[in-house]
Amino acid sequence: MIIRLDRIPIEIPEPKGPSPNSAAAVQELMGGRFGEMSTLMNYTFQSFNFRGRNQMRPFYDLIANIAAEEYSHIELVSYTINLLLNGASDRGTDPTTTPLKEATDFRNSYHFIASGQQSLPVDSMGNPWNGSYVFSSGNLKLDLLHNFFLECGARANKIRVYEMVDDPAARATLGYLLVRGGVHVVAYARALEKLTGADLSKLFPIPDISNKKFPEAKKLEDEGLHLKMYRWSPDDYREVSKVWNGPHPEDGQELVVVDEIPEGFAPPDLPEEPQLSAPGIDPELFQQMAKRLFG
Ligand code: MN3
Repeated sequence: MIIRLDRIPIEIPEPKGPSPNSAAAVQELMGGRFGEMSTLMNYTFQSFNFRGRNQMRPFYDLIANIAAEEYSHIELVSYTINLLLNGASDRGTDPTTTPLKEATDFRNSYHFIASGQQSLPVDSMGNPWNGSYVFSSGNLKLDLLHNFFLECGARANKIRVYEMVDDPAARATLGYLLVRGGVHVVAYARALEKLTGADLSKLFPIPDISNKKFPEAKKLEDEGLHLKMYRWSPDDYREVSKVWNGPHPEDGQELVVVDEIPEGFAPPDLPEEPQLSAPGIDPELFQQMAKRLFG
C-alpha cells in the first residue's frame, strides 16, 4: 500500500511563457522507454515479484523504496509539462476564432486534442508508454544490472532534453531528477557490489559528464542531495542502510539514509483553459454546484 501526500518534491519556477514544443520534449521523461513511468513500473514490479526476500531483505528494501520515490518523479514531470502548456493556445469561449489554430504546428497535437493542454503517458514523439519497458526477470543480479543500465539510460535522456530545452521550469525539474537519478545509479552499483564484489563505480559517470556541469543540479549537490537516500515509509524498508552506506564514488562524501521523505511543496494550481473546456465549468454551473456542495 502507499500513502499519498498532495506535495511535489521541489517548487517548480514559473516558465518563461507557454512552450508546447518544450513540453513535447519533456514528455520523453514521462512516457519514454527511459522515462519516470518506466523506472516507477520496473521497480514496482520487481518488488512485487521478489522471491526469497527474507534472505535478501536489503536488496528488496532498496528496490521497493526507490519504486516509491519514482512516484514523486512522475508527479514532478507531469506538473512541469502542464506548466509549459499553460496558455499555449488562445484563451476564450468562442470557437469561431480558431483558438487552437497554432496547435496545428506544435509537435504534439494530443496535448490539444486528447487532453486539455495536459501531460500524457506518452514519449516525446507521442508514442504511448508500454509494459514492454518493464524488465522483471526474477534473477536478482540481472534485475540489478538492468536497473543500473536503466538509470544510466535515463540520465542520458535527461541530459539531452536539458540540451534541447532552456526553460527554467524544465531545467529545475531536470536538475532535480539528474541528482535523484544519480542517487539511484549509485544505489544499484552499490547493490551489485554488495551482492557480487564487482566495482561498477569505475564506470561513473555515464555519460561522461558530471552533474556539477548543470547549474540546477550543482546547487542541489552543494546542499548534499546526492548523498541522501530517503526512506519512503513510516516503518518499513529499514535495511536500505545495509546497501546505502560508505563514500560517494564521485566526491567521497558519506552516503546517508534519511528516515523520512522530503518535505516537498504544494503542487502548482493550474489555470483553466476555457477554449478546451478544461475543466469546462461555466459560472451558472459553478453556482449550482457550489449550492449542492456547500449549501
Ligand atoms: Mn526517477
